[in-house]
Amino acid sequence: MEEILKQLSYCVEMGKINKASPYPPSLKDQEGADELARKALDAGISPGVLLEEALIPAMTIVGNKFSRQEIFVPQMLMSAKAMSSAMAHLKPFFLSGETKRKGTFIIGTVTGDLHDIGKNLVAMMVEGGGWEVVDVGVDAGAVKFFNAISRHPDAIVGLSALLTTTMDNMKKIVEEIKSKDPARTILVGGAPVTMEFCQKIGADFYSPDPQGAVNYLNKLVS
Ligand code: B1M
Repeated sequence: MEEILKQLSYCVEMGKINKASPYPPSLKDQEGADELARKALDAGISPGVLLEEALIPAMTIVGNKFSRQEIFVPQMLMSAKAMSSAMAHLKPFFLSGETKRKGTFIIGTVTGDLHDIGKNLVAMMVEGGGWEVVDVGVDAGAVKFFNAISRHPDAIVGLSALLTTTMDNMKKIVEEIKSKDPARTILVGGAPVTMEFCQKIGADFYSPDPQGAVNYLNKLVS
């Protein structure tokens, strides 16, 4: 089992999506993140272990390599694609929970920010926790959130930001929503976001991970 996790992690790190993918040439004709994630689940490895012990650590390695300029945006993008191909196999597990909806959660990555892996994970876990999820995508400004709110007036809003430069956009969106709709509950998250930042910008809650978001939402309706 450890071997599969190691291989899977390596494929995400190297950006090897699936067997058919020619990239990277060193892994040509070998299984990729797609096949290995399926294999791992079929071997009885839990989706949580797969995520925590293979996929997320691989992306951390990728981030560190990028910081050291050992890899560049195209390689980082291949890793993201490999990660997404593995995550597609996890989705049914996260969604298999409850069917009755507890409420609606609108989620998006803020203006100027294209990172969606973390947001998608939060969306999957929240949906699996019994909530209807409305995903407004990436590079989402206040208008996109207001449009979704008008269709789902009781919804709780979640904002994700992965760049220190887009945290300011998160602040602007929170301010805009709160100025027009002070009672709207807003949850924020993403690697550079902290509880202190959350309080400073007037959001209601910060969670460092998807489970914290699920727990917070569930508390609101319990
Ligand atoms: Co980008 N990137 N990236 N990137 N990228 C980071 C974030 C970076 C830390 C890498 C580095 O330098 N070490 C760095 C940011 C530095 C900073 O601002 N301090 C960075 C940079 C600089 C950039 C570009 C500017 C690079 C360039 O063009 N020169 C550029 C910006 C593009 C843009 O957005 N406008 C860029 C581009 C990209 C790719 C497109 C190539 C790709 C994204 C593909 C995609 O998402 N579809 C990418 C990737 C893959 C990364 C890293 C390597 C991985 C991100 C990731 O998916 N992590 C990342 C380094 C790293 O994080 N180690 C990096 C895995 C994911 C599960 O974790 O997203 O943190 P995360 O989500 C977590 C939690 O944060 C939390 O739950 C999730 C699960 O635990 N969470 C929430 C997230 N949202 C939440 C919301 C909540 C609650 C919890 O409630 C609402």
